[in-house]
Amino acid sequence: MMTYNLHTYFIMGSTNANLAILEEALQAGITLFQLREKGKGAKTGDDLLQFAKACQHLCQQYNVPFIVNDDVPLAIALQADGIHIGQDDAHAATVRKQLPHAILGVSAHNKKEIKQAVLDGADYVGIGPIFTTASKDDAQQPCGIETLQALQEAFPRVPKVAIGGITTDNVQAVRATGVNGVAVISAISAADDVKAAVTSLRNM
Ligand code: TZP
Ligand code: MG
Repeated sequence: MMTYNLHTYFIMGSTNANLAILEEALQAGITLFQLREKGKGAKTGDDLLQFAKACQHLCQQYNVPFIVNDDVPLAIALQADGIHIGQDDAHAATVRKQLPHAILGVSAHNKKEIKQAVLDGADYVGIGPIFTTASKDDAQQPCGIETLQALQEAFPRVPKVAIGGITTDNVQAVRATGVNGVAVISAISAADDVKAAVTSLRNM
């Protein structure tokens, strides 16, 4: 498995952002990248394959692991560095078998889901949404910092990334819980100044 760092994790698809934004984010020092191609106008088929390859190529240039959301066949076709799945996606233990050497991330919302993800072979868990988010249609209710803190204390050694509504205004409170990193879509993809946004998220 490729070494990876959850610290400043950027997630996007062609409906939130584009290759120029990804390259700027890579230049500014994101530590991990996930291609999450969702929503109205999402690419499929060969368009998706070409876009995914372009994202992967950029990530390789900056030595940042390239993770695919949900799409196991795409992750296999591209030999992606990792795969991230939610509770409603393929079973984590099955994905672990299909991609034995990939970084495996699993979204989890409570102690039970974290325990199961670890048993299934997850390398890290994604916890969220922490705050209200406009970037995920089927997001659960925000869990808040206190729940994040409690999950961190319950499983201090399980690598965790917090997600959902994280911005330069609240990232310090999220990092103070001791989680390994923060994952964002809009704080980077919709920033007026992508470089400044990444730099702030990284340094806070
Ligand atoms: N999973 C939980 S919240 C979320 C995902 C994919 C969306 C995060 O987007 P943003 O814009 O950083 O709130
Ligand atoms: Mg999913």
